[in-house]
Amino acid sequence: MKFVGLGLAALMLAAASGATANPQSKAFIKNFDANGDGEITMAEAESHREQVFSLLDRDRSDSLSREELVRRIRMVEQVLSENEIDKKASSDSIDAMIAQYDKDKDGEISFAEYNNGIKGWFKRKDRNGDGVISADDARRA
Ligand SMILES: [Ca+2]
Ligand SMILES: [Ca+2]
Ligand SMILES: [Ca+2]
Repeated sequence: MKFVGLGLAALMLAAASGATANPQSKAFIKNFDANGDGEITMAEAESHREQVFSLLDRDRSDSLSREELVRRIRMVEQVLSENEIDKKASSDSIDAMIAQYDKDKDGEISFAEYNNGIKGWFKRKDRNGDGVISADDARRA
């Protein structure tokens, strides 16, 4: 359930990386940490998120439909099955995630909506507000 609790942004980010077994581990930071200094800057998160979005948006509509999200999350679940992810909960939570991020209520998450989600995620993660997610920030999230 911890994984689900991280929210859609983190889930999307993890999805593109083939997912890590433990999102709170150092491996989680490694996914985004382009320069390998053990911390995630906003710039690193941003460059990562563009890759993730294009990966998720299979029909290139610049918008993520429920089907696109479900398909990708299924793949993540397979990777994470050893980590005892609650499959039903994560599947159900897709609707909740879309509701949270889909500001214009068209049933899809546009790139702009997705960007806002990532920014919110970054802010929540970056506990001390220094613009960098350190290993310590990631652990506490
Ligand atoms: Ca870094
Ligand atoms: Ca799409
Ligand atoms: Ca939308």
